[in-house]
Amino acid sequence: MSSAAPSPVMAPAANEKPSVQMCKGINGLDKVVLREFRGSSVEIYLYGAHVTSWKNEHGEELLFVSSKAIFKPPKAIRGGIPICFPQFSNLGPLEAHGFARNRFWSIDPSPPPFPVDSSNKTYVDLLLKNTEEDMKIWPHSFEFRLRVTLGPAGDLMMTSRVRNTNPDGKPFTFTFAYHTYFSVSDIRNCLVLTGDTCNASLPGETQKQSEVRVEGLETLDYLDNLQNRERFTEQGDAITFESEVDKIYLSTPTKIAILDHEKKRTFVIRKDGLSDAVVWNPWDKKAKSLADFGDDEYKHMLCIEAAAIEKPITLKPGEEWKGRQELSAVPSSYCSGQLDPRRVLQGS
Ligand code: TA6
Repeated sequence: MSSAAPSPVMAPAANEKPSVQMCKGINGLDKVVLREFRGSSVEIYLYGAHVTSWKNEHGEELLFVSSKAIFKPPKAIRGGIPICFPQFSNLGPLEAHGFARNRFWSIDPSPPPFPVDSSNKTYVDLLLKNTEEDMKIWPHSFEFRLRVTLGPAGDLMMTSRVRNTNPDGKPFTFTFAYHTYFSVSDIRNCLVLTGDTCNASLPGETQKQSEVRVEGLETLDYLDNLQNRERFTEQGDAITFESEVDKIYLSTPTKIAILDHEKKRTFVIRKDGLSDAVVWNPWDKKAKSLADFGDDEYKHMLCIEAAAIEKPITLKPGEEWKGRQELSAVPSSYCSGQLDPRRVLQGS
């Protein structure tokens, strides 16, 4: 909530000013809606502090949420931006991706001062503290504060602050990810696309430009989750997709771009305090094995997850860690130059 902490329930006067509104979502779950006067918006469920919608000023949805997503505890919502904490994937004794994504968070009544000025921004502060139940599976006392901010230009910022509040002097260690599901036109690097079918090209047939490419991860080392997390080095070109991918890229640049030619859109992911990035698409077979995911939905999503995995974070009591991601969606087309990855990744 903006520093004046107005009451959460504010009747939005039609786009006269940015607004923060608390309301009921699917299955009556509480959610907060942030709106910007140019029309962009963000929706966050208190269940999991889960961003489930990010729309640009044209009302176009930028995140993928499965049509089969389950909005009912204890299941995590399939899509949007799940928060993986205190454990990424199965890298530890806890359930996959930890428990933060299937806990009820609260509105933070008194957030500590925020490192950056948010006066002109629309935001909400959410808080998760350990419960007795949590202590049985992860015996640590913590405070997790998440600020979700919608910028005037429609950028989505997420700042996590995790504090160790163990009274017994014990440090704790965790891994973390913003498991962001981006909505894309068609992930498949088709040689020839006939209707919805991806075919190999026949002699004389023109090769079709892959719709979706990722820039910024070239030549980096990664751990391949499909090969026992064996370490490999990525090739030097933009990444395109032809099959299931589940890779943890290590020590990446602070900026990564997803170029979606069909939608003439570039997503730019800026991250801070999160050295790694996970790239995931289940493709067709894994998609069929996920009950809360449609068989063909893999074509229209790509997860690029700003993460801290290779070097887990250790905090002593009283210490606080901050991990931030900033997402922006810039309209772009090959000829505008804006899509020139060097300009996107080297631009401000
Ligand atoms: O982030 C990639 C990944 O760890 C994949 O291995 C895949 O399991 C995906 O997350 C989804 O995990 P979930 O627990 O949400 O089904």
